[in-house]
Amino acid sequence: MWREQGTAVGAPAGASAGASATGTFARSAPVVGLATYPEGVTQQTTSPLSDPTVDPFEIARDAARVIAERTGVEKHDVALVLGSGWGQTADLIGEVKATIDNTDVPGFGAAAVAGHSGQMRSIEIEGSGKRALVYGTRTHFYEGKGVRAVVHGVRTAAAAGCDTVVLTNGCGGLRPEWGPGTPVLMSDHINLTATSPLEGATFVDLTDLYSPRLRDVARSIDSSLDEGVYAQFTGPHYETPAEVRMAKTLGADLVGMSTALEAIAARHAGLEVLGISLVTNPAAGISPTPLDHAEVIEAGRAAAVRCGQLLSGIVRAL
Ligand code: 8IG
Repeated sequence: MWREQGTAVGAPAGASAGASATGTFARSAPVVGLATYPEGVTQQTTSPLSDPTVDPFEIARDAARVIAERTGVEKHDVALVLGSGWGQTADLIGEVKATIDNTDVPGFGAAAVAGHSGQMRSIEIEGSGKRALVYGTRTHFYEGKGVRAVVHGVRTAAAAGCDTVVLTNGCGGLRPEWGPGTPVLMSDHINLTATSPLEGATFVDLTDLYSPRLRDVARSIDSSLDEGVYAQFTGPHYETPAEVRMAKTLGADLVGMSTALEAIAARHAGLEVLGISLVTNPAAGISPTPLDHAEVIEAGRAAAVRCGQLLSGIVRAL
């Protein structure tokens, strides 16, 4: 059975979205629930983040409190978001001290993507003894839960004490020399979602959004790493070959459906950002064969050891 479209919630009667007289900005209430997933792939939840009158940073603080309780530590140091193809990589980082179901943490939902884990883990980083907060999945823009839900993980990481976030993703590559399973450092992004995670007159500088210092750290672990510009499309469909040519003309080297909005929110929250893309497939039209999510998962499996060693090397060097 396919899910019915959910009803919009949270807007008080008579409230209208948009700039108000006080200068605060209420988003139109995002729709909760999805029409596009078969039963069992995702579950419908009513998130406090869907209520435009609720401060999303307050929910992030609530989430951080639950994480502190459940992990027994006041503070985490670095957060990692594991995208498509990165699921198994955290095993090499260190000892898992706690595993928490996302559904137990305010503002978080279950995983909506096959191959993603709907849990977060607190991992003691081998060597430094620092703590990593590792998200097994992310909320994608295409889930229709609103931008606040998309960036809740990075806001929670900041509230949990992290000063660094490593955002990983699986993506399509525009350079033919990057075969499936090639990790690439994000040097910059092009946000093609036509939206922002920031609300109101929140002007944030995005020069050097993807930390040159952290890219140097990554290259100190693997000197062969290339870097490129990531274009975030909304998805969930892949691009047409014409759109991939457009992205190339605009200056993109990588195309995906995540990360850019999270990176913006992370910078706003004061986090230093490292972005790493795993090229799991040539973007549409770059290779003659059609795209397939099974190919994505397989490329991740094949690259797991290299990516795991890379991530564990990076977090130890922080
Ligand atoms: I994995 O080719 C993965 N995610 N937009 N295009 C977009 N997202 C992706 C792709 C891709 N591969």
